[in-house]
Formats: sequence, C-alpha cells, structure tokens
Amino acid sequence: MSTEKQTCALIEEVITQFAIKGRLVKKEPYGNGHINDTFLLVYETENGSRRRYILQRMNHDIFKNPHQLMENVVNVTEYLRGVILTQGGDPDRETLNVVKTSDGASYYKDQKQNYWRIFLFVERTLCFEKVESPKDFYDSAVAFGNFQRMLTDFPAENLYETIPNFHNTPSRFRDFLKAVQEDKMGRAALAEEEIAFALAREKDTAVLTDLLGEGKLPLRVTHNDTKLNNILFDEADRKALCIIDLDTVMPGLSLYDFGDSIRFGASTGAEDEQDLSKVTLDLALFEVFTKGFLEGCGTSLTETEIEMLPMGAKLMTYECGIRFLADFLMGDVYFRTHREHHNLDRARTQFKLVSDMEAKWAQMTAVVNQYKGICR
Ligand code: ADP
Ligand code: GN1
Ligand code: MG
Repeated sequence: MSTEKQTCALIEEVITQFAIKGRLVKKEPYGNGHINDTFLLVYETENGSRRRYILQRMNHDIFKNPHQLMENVVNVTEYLRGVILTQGGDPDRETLNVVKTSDGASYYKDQKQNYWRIFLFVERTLCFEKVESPKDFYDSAVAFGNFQRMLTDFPAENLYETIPNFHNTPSRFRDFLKAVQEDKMGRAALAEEEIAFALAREKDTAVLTDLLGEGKLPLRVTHNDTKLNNILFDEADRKALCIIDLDTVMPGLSLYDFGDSIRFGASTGAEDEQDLSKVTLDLALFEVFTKGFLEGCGTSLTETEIEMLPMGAKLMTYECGIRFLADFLMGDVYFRTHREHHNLDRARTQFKLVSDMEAKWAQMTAVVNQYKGICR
C-alpha cells in the first residue's frame, strides 16, 4: 500500500475514536506547517449540513510528551475561553476548541504509536503565508500582544515545557556547533559561508538569556511561534480573530513573540526565497508591527523589554537561521522539506535578514523610541 493510502486507512480508523456526529465525506492534507501533519475533515450530518474539522497527527519526535502537550493546550484554551467570554467575544471562533474522544480524552494514540487530535475548524477565516497589507500585519501584532496580555494571570507553573530550551539561543548555538562538528551528511562544505556567518555572531546569542538570568527581563506565558500563518483572520472584517498552533505556549520572553513575527512577516521575501536580493527587512512593516504589539501588550511591558525589541527581532531571526542550518547539516530531520537543500535556503534568508537588520539598526531603534510612549 502507498504511504498515502496507508494514511487514509489510518485516518478512517482514528476518526472512529472521536465524538463527532455525521459521516466523513472528505479528508485531505491541509495547511503549510513545518511540524505536524494536518488534515481537513468534512462531515455531513443527517440533515445534510456540513461541518469541518482539523485533524492533526502530532509530531512526537519533536514533542516528546504529547500527553503533557495536550494538557497544556486544553488548559490554555479553556482559560482563554473564560477571558474571551468576559470580553463578550465568541470563544468558538476566537480560540482553538479541542474535540474530545468518545472516552473524553483530548487525543487518541493509535496502535502504531501515532498521537492524533481534532480541533473545530474555524470557519470563514483567512490564513496568510505572507503579509498582503500593512494593516493585516498591524492587526496580527495587536492580537499577539493581546494574547500575551490575556495570559498574564495564567498560572505558568501549570504549563509543561513542551520543548525544553525552545528559545534558549545559547543552547541552540551549542546544538548548531555540534551539527557542524559532526557534519553527519558531509554537507558542511556546501554551507561554509553560512556557518562562518553564524559563528561570527556567537557573542549575541546570550544577550536575552543573560538579561533574564539577571532578573532584568520578566518571564511570561508566551506563544513562542508567532508566524503570520499561526493566526486566523476573520473573512468578514479581515480582523485578526484566532491565534492557533498553541503547542509551544510556555514560559518565555515577550521578545520571542515580537521577534518571531518580525522574522517571518517583516521580511520582503518568503522564508525559503532563493533569490536573496528579494530578502530585506521592510522598515515600514517593522514600524506597524512595533506600534501594534506595543498597543496590544498595553502597559505590561517593562522599559528593558521595549528597549530590547530590535534585539528580539534579530535574535529570533538568527536563532531560526541556525536551527535551519543545523537541520540541513543533520539531514533534514526536524523541519519538513519540499526540495533539495530546502533548509539551507531557509537558513540563507534568515541570515540575509539578520545582516539587513544590522545595517538598519539605527532605524529600528528609532522606530521603537518613537512608539514606546504608546503603552505608558
Ligand atoms: P504546524 O504546527 O504544523 O504549523 P498548525 O497547527 O499551525 O500546524 O496548522 C497548520 C495550518 O492549518 C495553519 O497554518 C492553518 O492554516 C490551518 N489550521 C490549523 N488549525 C485550524 C483551525 N482550527 N481552523 C482552521 N484552520 C486551521
Ligand atoms: C515551525 O510549526 P510551525 O510551522 O508554525 C517551528 C518554529 C519555527 C518555524 C519556522 C515547534 O513552526 O519554531 O520558527 O517552523 N515550530 C516548532 O518556519 O519547532
Ligand atoms: Mg503553524
């Protein structure tokens, strides 16, 4: 049987475990995530109406403890549900909703040790792979800032660290060094320039973790994967509606969320663009995002957090670059790839962006200074 057919058969078995009414009429791969296997399910009920769901096979090579992961997701979404209700919002659309199994569990483990979960599909939404208008990016900034604010009182001690040291850049650097030293696939020769670029910036890696260690930056509950395609926009008014991909919601720095959004959204090129002349930091997008994020976070950010925003952008971009490069060197074992050297192309865009940020540092700082009054 082909892998595709095997997956189809597996899905047929898996869905019988979940408490969903109706008949499955369609199932297909969905979305552009790099980590989980995502499928769209369409069900038809007896009265002929259709309902859609998102089925995901969690990547348990990466998320070593899917049980704890789902406990986080359930706790966070239930907490957010309460906050959204008090704000007069619609929790069925403004946060993820986990569909339980017939046994009341939040996931199902099949006989092949795959872990599956189902979410309600948030209907009538748009999901962007790149910024189409500055206003969308601004809205995403307000939403990510707000997300952090909504979770201010969430008991962080109840959260498991789903991927330890996820945004610990010095630890990522050590992993990268190991990948270079081992050079398992004999690919280091193909990436000499990129390796040199990364090594030359070692001293930057500990800037944020040092400030955290010295108590100068507060630990918060953050999303940690704030790519533009991890947010759904309402089709009706094009406003940011629902923040998704909650697998990495963990204690972290506000700068991680700010920086990761800039890395992905304020670049003039795609994350895997091969023509590096197309990849630069769009200062106008940096500006709208800074304004929106500061508004969304409200008064919660400290002076040091605000001052470090450009560093957050640079370090998250650099860190993602070394993660892509390490994965390229190790044989593409982490990020899903779709072509030869895909992870190397991705690393190159990140490093191009880092050097452009270095060139535009004064302007980035000026933007932050211009807007820092907003949240005071
Ligand atoms: P990954 O961790 O692999 O990035 P995501 O959870 O981000 O997986 O899902 C991949 C894509 O599926 C998203 O970018 C989005 O387009 C879509 N998606 C995920 N959850 C939902 C949902 N509940 N409703 C509608 N679309 C969704
Ligand atoms: C992954 O899951 P996804 O595709 O939204 C990764 C992020 C990276 C991103 C790069 C759990 O995000 O950390 O920044 O790819 N997620 C995980 O595109 O590693
Ligand atoms: Mg995602």
